[in-house]
Amino acid sequence: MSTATAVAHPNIALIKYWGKRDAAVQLPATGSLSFTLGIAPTTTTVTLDPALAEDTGELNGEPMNDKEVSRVRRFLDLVRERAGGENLPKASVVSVNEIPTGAGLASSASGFAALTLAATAAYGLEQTPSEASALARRGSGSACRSIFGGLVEWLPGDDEDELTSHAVELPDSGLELALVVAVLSPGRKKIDSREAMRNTVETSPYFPAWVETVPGEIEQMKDAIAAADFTAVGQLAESNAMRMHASMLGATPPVRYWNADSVAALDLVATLREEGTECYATMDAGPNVKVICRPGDAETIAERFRAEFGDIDVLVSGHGPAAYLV
Ligand code: 2P0
Repeated sequence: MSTATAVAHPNIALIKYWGKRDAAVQLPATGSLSFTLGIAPTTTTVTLDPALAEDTGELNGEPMNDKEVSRVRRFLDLVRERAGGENLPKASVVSVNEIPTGAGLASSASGFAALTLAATAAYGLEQTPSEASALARRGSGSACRSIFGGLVEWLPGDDEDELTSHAVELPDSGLELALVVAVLSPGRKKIDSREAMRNTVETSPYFPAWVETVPGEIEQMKDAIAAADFTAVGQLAESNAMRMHASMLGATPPVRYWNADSVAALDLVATLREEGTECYATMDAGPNVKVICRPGDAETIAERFRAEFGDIDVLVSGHGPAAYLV
């Protein structure tokens, strides 16, 4: 039986992906830019098994729910189609996330990136990193970025050729970032990000403004990264995250991931900045707040969050590696 195991790390966007222009093949409305974390990896093993009538999935020791397993099956169908045929054996997928699943901490990104490498290896489908990234995108958009390490740009690609929408690693400019993740609420998010994105695209009058502004923000962010300008990177990232949430708040019904603790955490970031610890906030499809900072300040910031919020997990991460086969 052919089997393969891969590891991938989550990523946090500095310029967000929010909205698709083609949901069928997962083409994004705009490009995006992210930071691959060095913590909380997903490890996934794919084992081909001719005795299986259907693909099976296990996540953190439990059977995947129907939605999760059907997403995995659709993805494996695509891998089998590309590997030479629908008649290839079905597979068991066993995945372990070292991060609370579904809490807006990008577990689908590391999950589909690890599944891409493990499944293509198990089925003998050879892929360049760019091809693997475009394939991971079909599982979950943000997963294309977790194929690469460090700072990563996801190219929007051409409508005519979906394989052109993949991630690339940005050249190392010497900029060192750290991320402090305040896990304010580790439970599963109330609104699935895929559904929230669709709702924003279809109903928010602010969504066209989002699509119009992001390409310029990506260029500014790339310039700031190339100049290793921490202040510009932080300011752009915080502003972009707020604009993404503004586009969601404009949807019908409104999409609001923030809770009272999220607002208190944003206040704490502003206070830290006023006190001279330069840091910036970003938020994704959940209530948790992530703080972008210089590596030397990360522990101080984490301690402050622990002191303010009591019994919460606060994770600290630097740059992480590209996804890899074990
Ligand atoms: C991001 N998020 O850029 C943004 C910011 C959430 C907020 O990418 O539908 O799980 O599978 O393509 O990749 C979450 O979206 O969505 C996401 P699908 P995905 O990180």
